Amino acid sequence: MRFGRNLFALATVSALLLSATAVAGTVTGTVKFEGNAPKLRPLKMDADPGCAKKHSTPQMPEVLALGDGNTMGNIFVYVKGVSGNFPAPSEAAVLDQKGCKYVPHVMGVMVGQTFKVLNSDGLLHNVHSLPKVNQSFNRAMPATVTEAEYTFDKEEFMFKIKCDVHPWMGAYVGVMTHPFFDVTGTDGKFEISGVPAGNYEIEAWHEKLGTKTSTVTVGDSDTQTVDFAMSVPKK
Ligand SMILES: [Cu+2]
Repeated sequence: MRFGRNLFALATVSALLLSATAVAGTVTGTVKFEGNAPKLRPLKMDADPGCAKKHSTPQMPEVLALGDGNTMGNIFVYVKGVSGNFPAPSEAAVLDQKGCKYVPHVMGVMVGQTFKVLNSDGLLHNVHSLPKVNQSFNRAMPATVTEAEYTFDKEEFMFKIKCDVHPWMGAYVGVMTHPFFDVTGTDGKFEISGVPAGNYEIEAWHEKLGTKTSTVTVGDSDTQTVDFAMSVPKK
């Protein structure tokens, strides 16, 4: 009997623990481009033969990263107005310079998280951040310098990083106080998990097309779907 009672107690504790961790949900969805996609010209990588040599096909600007059915990549999607303290992950957020492009083109990093810039190209790049709130960095990375590390100590939504050697190179970074963000791939999909239950605005951001916002109620351990359509704003 005693054993049975202990088992019952254990089951009750487990259930309590489970419910404590389950008060969070997932927000997922797809971003699509609506309208006629503008025709873009390939990047002029010939300006640096070292860059041109790294590709056998024309490289298109990352500003328009469309997949089948006009699904849209490089969209930063995040939950607005999350309160609470969220520790920065111990692993670094990594921005690579590869094929004379920034990979990824759009990314998030948390306040205090290590932001690691790699140079996989074996070429000279100059990584130059253009924040308005955080401290800027501007650093030549010759072929021999393969890594540089920074941290951002303030929240800042989307600033540009550029390369002073290659004018077509650009990346966009959001410095966040919480981990509830994602960037779409060309399949347009995002998934943000572990969102504390509550009512939120979800915002989708594109470097040229601006933002789209939607509201969502996240319940206990459920998944909410929020889709976005991006279009060229009418003049
Ligand atoms: Cu460069």
